[in-house]
Amino acid sequence: MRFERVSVIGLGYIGLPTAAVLASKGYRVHGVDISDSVIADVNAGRAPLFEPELDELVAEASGAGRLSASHEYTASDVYVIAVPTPLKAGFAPNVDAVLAAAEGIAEVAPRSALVVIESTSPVGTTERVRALIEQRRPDLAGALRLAYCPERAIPGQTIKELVHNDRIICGIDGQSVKTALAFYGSFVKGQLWPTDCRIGEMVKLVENTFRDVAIAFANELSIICDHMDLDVCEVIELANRHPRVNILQPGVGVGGHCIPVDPYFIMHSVGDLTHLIRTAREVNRYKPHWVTAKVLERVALLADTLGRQPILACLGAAYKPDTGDIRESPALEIVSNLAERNACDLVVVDPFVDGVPPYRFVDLNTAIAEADLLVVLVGHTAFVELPLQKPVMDFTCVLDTRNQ
Ligand code: SAJ
Repeated sequence: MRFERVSVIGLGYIGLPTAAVLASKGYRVHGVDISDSVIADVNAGRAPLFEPELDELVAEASGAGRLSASHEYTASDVYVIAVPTPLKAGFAPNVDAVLAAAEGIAEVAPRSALVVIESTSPVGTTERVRALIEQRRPDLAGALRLAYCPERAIPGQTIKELVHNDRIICGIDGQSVKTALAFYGSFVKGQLWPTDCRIGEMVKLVENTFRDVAIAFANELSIICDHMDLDVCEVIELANRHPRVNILQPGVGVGGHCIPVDPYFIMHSVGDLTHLIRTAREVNRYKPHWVTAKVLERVALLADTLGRQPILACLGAAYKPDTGDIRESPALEIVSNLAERNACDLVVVDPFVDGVPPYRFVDLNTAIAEADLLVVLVGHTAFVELPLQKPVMDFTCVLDTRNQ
């Protein structure tokens, strides 16, 4: 099996790093995207999104003529589909972009091509894609090599995890598994685990749903401890000294494009059978509202003491620590809720985010100087050493408030 040309459909948070890594391994990579600006950036050797090491890899690959991008599908040995699968109305999975990619591939794919879906997909999607491609290309029936190999890389460490994480390799038949194992074996250093597509589709959903449920436990614990006037950070830290307990960190909610989305793919498939998964989603979606209410309580007290509207600094806008990614950010949801209530003057600090209109972004020192109350919404490392002379509400366990 020889693979030389690889097409990556979707040059986003996973597709572009994958394309760049493949190009660095010597493949000739063609990226297909619907965005003019993404195509222009990649062809100019620039990464349109921030991810450590990505800029350098894209510049190098494009400079060496191994990475190009356009709107058009071209003949390739391998097609990697890495397009978004968001939610549509009623929290139903939207796989339109995967199906559109499959149609585009069917137009041009050579008979020997391997097609891989990396996008998180509801159970049954790979079979749907097989039916669609074979309907468009009856000559591929029986010959099509089609696999589901979901990405597992965490934003912030995508390049490293793309190469080093174990992967599941799920084919529609034995030949597809074998071909996909050969392809992923050429650039992945983690172990490859072959299985069938329906199992693989469920495994990916289960991974992110597990994390959502685990975070919901930590978030609920923080609400309970607050009610009981206990420091949840200390409770978790000490409970985790037990060899079989590993509680995650509470935060202000669950953001990003994966964990708050994927549980709905399972819920949508089985409806009333989900109780724990559904409740975990409710807990995590409720958390930003709970935080907003806690902050507003404190703001009202401060307003009474000061005899004016307090100045409030929200520390953090990103969806998680030490990234500038604001997709589905619960911190921003809280900023927006607070701004709507108009009970305080708001400033926002985030060393990773340039700004989000209409909010007033300032640097950390200005915020510390100006604000009457500091509220930590994201556990960025930059906030760890915060001077605690001003009143602080920390929802992230980033500050050691016990030793102040
Ligand atoms: N969070 C907490 N407490 C924690 C851990 C996370 O509140 O202890 C919050 C974060 O602040 C953030 C959200 O959860 O708002 C999600 O962050 P994350 O770091 O847990 O995960 P993502 O969304 O950045 O990436 C996840 C990863 N999945 C798992 O860890 C099972 C990644 O490996 C997947 O590849 C990615 O989803 C994806 O694309 O599916």
